[in-house]
Amino acid sequence: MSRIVILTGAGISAESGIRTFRASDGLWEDHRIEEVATPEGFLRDSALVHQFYNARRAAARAAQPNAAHLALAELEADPHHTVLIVTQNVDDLHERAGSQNVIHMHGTLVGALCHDCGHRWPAPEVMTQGDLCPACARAATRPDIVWFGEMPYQMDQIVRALEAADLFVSIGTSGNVYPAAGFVRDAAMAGVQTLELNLEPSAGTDMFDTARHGPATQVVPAWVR
Ligand code: BJW
Repeated sequence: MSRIVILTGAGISAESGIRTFRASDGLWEDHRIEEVATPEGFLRDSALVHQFYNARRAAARAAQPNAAHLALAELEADPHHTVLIVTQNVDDLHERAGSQNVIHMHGTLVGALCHDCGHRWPAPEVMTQGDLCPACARAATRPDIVWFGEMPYQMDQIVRALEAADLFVSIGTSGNVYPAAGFVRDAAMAGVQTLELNLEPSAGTDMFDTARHGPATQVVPAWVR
């Protein structure tokens, strides 16, 4: 039984029609990062941040899992492996493809979080700055997303899984955002084999034992099967 930890990023959902962040047509092209993906940006203009994530939520709902998401679900169903997917993506395409063991380290579009009391609940399709927290009744509702400067979710569980893995695979991520960008180094230091599957060499490509470059819908199914 081999233990596989798979990190996914925006590139795995690109062929489902969800835009990546750092391509020339990426999401940051329309918005400055500090406007929409920091706690300070939310406090400054929560209406703009809600508008940004309402549009992202609608795009994610309209998208369908692609051949790469489906291949990873197939891999998890194979009793010869245990598979943990650690995704930086806030869409739910892994779950809709059938993957069950998924950590959303940067949060999810389907969650709402109270900025004041920390209560979490399912996000409505459209969130506004007037929404009240169902627990404390304050108007401090935000998307349950990890912004710059905030601690990504379930880090202890991720680090433990990386150290115990036989293989670490990174799919569709540019390797620019930490701590996820450091996972390849953590895995290598623990003696874990590492593989990159990405459209092009990532920022950390030299740290991987092996790399295969091409669209996720081709390289991921080819690796799984
Ligand atoms: C395809 C494809 C196809 C396209 N097929 N591939 C040094 C060390 C540690 C931290 C820092 C540091 N320096 C600065 C920091 C802090 C900061 C950070 O990393 N900043 C960098 C800009 C330098 N990090 C943080 O603040 C994080 N928190 C933190 O560090 O807490 C302290 C801590 C320290 C140590 C341990 C633990 C904690 C929080 C980061 C939160 C990131 N949030 C965002 C936005 C919110 C989510 C959302 O709205 O969706 O998350 S930023 C954005 O980038 C988003 C993504 O999840 C994330 C990663 O992007 P990703 O997925 O890599 O997308 P792209 O577009 O960059 O790349 C896509 C790739 O796909 C490309 O390579 C394409 O080629 C490829 N591709 N089509 C295959 N068809």
